[in-house]
Amino acid sequence: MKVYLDNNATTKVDESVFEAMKPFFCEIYGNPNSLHDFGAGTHKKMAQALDYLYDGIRANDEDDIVITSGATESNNWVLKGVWIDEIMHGEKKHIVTTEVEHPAITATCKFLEQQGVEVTYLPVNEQGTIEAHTVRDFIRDDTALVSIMWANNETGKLFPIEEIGQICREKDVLFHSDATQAIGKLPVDVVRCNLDFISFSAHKFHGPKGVGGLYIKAGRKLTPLFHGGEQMGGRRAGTVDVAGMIGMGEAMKLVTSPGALAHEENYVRALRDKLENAILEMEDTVVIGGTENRTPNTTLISIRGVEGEAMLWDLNQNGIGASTGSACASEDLEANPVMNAFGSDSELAHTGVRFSLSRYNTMEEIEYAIEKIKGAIKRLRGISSSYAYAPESHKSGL
Ligand code: 7TS
Repeated sequence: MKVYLDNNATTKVDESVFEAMKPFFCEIYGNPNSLHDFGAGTHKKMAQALDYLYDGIRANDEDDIVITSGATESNNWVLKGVWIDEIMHGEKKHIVTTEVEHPAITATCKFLEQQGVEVTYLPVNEQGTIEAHTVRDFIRDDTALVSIMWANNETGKLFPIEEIGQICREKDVLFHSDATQAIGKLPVDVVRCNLDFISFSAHKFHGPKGVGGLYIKAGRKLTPLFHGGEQMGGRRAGTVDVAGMIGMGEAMKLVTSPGALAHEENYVRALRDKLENAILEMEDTVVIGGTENRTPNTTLISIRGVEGEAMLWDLNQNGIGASTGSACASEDLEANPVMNAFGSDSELAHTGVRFSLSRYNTMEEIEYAIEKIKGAIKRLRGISSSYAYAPESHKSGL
């Protein structure tokens, strides 16, 4: 049996999404900006896709949603755009973010620091999140932007976006959230949360890879990252990925309907909890950040005495795909930075395995995975000498 439990890395494209995209490769292939009929039908479908995107994140008609190549581009654009508009050509010089953002935020912030921007990286608490008042404490008169993810990709832990939005509005600071892991897992309402910008990637919610979006609230200036043609109302140059945009719209419609969100909340959560509880029956296992306040599909579990990479290898032999953290980082064997940020001891930081589920997983798959995971834990602990010396403290939590 093959069981895919790495949906925070990427998801399967839904068949209906694929069907909606198909005509836009070989049949309707004209450039949407051309004046002839070869792209006829493209505009209508693109407009419909945009409608689905606006509805999915509850944007106002006057706001902009710009199609990008994904969350990495969207995150880069917000940070670099605000740097240019507010810091380089303005009075401000400070950005507030967290220690546990995706590298598309943290690496961009590091780059901006080299350019003289001051960045505060807020640490997370033992629950793997931050409290909104902490953000208030760190906003300064010269703060240009607060950028805080909606849901963490490793742990699924949620951040208090609505409360932070209130604070940013009171303090008159721009607010961005990387919502890549939130869309399709819980309601995302950009207006209610007072957001100026959000980033997302279609492939995290059953759309295609290499396409995503940046929400920009009406009236917000953001210097483009790409200059060239006048596509996307002059916000982003370059011929848009038509099929990708249409697929992303379909996927957004699919995953943000009330029924789909309820299914995620009930069905996917039940499968995740079954898997998690079964692993927690094994000694010396702990959910990083605890089990409260998370996306329904994710669990990051530390299994004392079992090197995360060894576990992944063993599971892969049995047809199960999981992760030790970001696939983007899986080529180096550095300890998981998110677990480090939790203050875990260094041994523990190497023992995290992330299981991220989707609507396509079945109970049968989960039962199979449980059997194989338990077998792997026993086998790997059997050959791990360090486990015998593992400190008892592990049992008490982090
Ligand atoms: N932001 C978050 C929160 C993410 O989880 C990811 C991908 C990205 C941005 C980047 O998305 P992209 O589509 O531009 O690549 N996260 C992961 C992950 O957790 N494992 O593999 C990729």
